[in-house]
Amino acid sequence: TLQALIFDVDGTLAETERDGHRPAFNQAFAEAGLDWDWSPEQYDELLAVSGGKQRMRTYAEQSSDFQLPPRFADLDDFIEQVHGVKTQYFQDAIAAGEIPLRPGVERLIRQAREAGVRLAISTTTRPENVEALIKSQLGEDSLSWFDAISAGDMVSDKKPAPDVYQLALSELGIPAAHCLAIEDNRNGLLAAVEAGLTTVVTVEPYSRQQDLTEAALVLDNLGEPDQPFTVMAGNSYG
Ligand code: XBP
Repeated sequence: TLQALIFDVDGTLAETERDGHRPAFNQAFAEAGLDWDWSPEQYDELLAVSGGKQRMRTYAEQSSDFQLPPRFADLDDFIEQVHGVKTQYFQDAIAAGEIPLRPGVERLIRQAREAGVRLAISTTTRPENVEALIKSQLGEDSLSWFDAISAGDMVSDKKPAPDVYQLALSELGIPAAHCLAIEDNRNGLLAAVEAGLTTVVTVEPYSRQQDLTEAALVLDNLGEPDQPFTVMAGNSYG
C-alpha cells in the first residue's frame, strides 16, 4: 500500500525554472558585474546540469573568455557568493506569489493528507527556497505537512545520484516499495528509480523530449477535475 508521496520541487511542484530561477541568476550575475545573461532557450540546455551551483561552475568552465571578477578570492568563492544573491532574488519572487503551483499539485497534497499518506520533498535546490514556495502557496502552517525536506546540499551527490531520495526515505522511515516519487525530468527520474522508487513524471516543456522510459507513468500534469491530464507514456499503468 502507498504510505508516502515524495515530491521533487523545481518543475514538479511549480514551473520555477524559466520564470523563477533563470531571472534570479541573471539578476545576481548583473549585480556581480558579469555579462552573463541566460536566455530561456540557453537555460533549458543548461538544465542538463542539476543544481544551480554546479550549473554556474560548468558554465564558467566552458566560457573561454570568463574572467573572475577581482573581488572574489577564487571560483568557489564566486559561486558561493553569487549563488547566495541569486537565492535571495528567487525567494523574493516566490514570496511575492509570482510562481503558482502546477495543476493538481495542491489537490493531490490535500487528498494525500486526508488519506493518511505522508508527504516528503526531495530536491536539488536549497531548503529555504522550498520553504518559501510551500508557505507562499499553501499557507504558513503547510510546512508541517511534510515529514522530510531533503535538499541537495545535505548529501554528497546530487541528482541523478539517488542520495537525496535515500535521505528522504530514511527520514520517513518507510521502505521505497511503499512510496511514490513525483518528478519532472530525466535526472530526477534516474535518482528516484535508483533509490528503488516507482516514479510518475509530470513533464515540463523542456523535459518533454527526454528519455523517460524508466517512469511508471508520464503525464503532462497532475490534472484538475475540469482540466484532465494526458497520459504521455507508461510502462506499468499505461
Ligand atoms: C533543480 C535544480 C536546481 C534549480 C536551481 O533540480 O537543478 O538547481 O535549477 O536551484 P531538481 P538552485 O528539480 O532535481 O531539484 O540554484 O538552488 O540549485
